[in-house]
Amino acid sequence: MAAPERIEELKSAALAEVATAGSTADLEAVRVRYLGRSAELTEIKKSIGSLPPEERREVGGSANLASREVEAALGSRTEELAAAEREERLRREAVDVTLPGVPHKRGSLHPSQRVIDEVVDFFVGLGYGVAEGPEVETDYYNFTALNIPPGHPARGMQDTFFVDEGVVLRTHTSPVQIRTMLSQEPPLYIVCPGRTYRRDSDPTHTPMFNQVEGLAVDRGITLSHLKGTLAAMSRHVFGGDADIRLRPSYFPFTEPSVELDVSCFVCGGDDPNCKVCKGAGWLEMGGAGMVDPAVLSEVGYDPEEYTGFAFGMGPDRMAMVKYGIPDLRLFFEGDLRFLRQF
Ligand code: FA5
Repeated sequence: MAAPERIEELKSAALAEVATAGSTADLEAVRVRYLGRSAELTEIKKSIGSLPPEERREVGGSANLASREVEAALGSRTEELAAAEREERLRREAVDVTLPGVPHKRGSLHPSQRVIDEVVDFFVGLGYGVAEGPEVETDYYNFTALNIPPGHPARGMQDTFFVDEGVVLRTHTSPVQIRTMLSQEPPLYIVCPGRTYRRDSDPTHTPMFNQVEGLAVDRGITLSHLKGTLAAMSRHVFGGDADIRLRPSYFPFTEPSVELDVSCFVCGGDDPNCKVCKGAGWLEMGGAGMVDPAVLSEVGYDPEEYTGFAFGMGPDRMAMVKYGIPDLRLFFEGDLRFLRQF
C-alpha cells in the first residue's frame, strides 16, 4: 500500500481508539502504539530520507499532519478523562463529617497516683520542692546514714530485699532525705514520692508500695509545725472534717517519733462495727518525727543551729481509706474492671 494511504489509515485507527479510550492509562497506550518510538507512523517518518525526492514532500507532509492530529486528539481527550477521573476520586474519597465519630476510651489515674498527686500538690502549694532518688539503694543511704548502723535491731523492722552485698531495694523513701541534705544547704523543704519494697504480703501490705516522704529543716522548726502541717495535709486529701492524731512511736532517725493516724472518714469513730477502722475511729497513715540530731550531723548540718521534722506516709493505704478498698493487693493486679472504677 502506498505510504499516504497507509498514513491515512493509521490516523483513522488512532483517532478511533482515542475516541473510545476509557481512561488516561488507555490513552497513554494509544499514544505509545501510534506515536511511540517503534510505531509504524514513526518508522514511516524515519524512512522519508530514503524515498525518491518527488515523494518525500507528500509523505513527510501527511505523516506530520497525521501525528499532529493524533496528538491534538490525545491532548483534548486526556483532559476530559483526567477531569472525569478527578471527579470520581473526589466522590469516592468524600468523608461524611456528619457521621458520629468512634469514641476513644479514656484512661484514668491509678488510685494511688491520685493520692500521690494530691499530697505532692498540697506541699508544692506550701513552697516545698519535689525530690527523687534511686529505687536500688545502697545500705548506707537506706540504713546507716539514717542512724541504723550494721547490727542495729531496727534493721529487722523492715523486711529487706537484698540485691547484692551492701545494695538493697529501698525499704522506704527516707534515703532521699539523706541524698538531698548532702547536696543542699538548709533551709530545706522537700517532698519525695516514690516506690519502695519490702518482703510483705497481706491485705494491707504489698511487696511494692508507694511512700511520700516529707522533710523540713530550718531554724526553729518544732513538733507543732509538724502537727499543723500533717493536719492541713490530711484535710486536703480526706476533706475538711478529717482530724489527725499523733501517737508516740519509734524510728531510729527521728526523736521524738510519732505515728500519724487520721480520723475514720466513714464512721468518725461512732461505729464500733465500722469495716474501715474496725471500730478504732482512727486509721494509720505513716510515721513522722523530729529529725534526730545524729542524722543532721551525718549530713553536715549543725544540729545546734537547725532542727527539722520528717514524715513518711503510705499513699496506697491512704487511697484504700479514701476509696473504701478492702485489699491493697487489688491495686497492683492491673485488673481493668477494678481500675475503670476510678
Ligand atoms: C517508715 O517507712 C519511715 N521511713 C517513715 C518515716 C519517715 C518516719 C520519716 C519518720 C520520719 P513505716 O515502716 O511505718 O515507716 O512505713 C510508713 C508507711 O508506709 C506505713 O504507715 C504504711 O502506710 C506504709 N507501708 C509500710 N509498709 C507497707 C507495705 N508493705 N504495703 C503498703 N504500705 C506500706
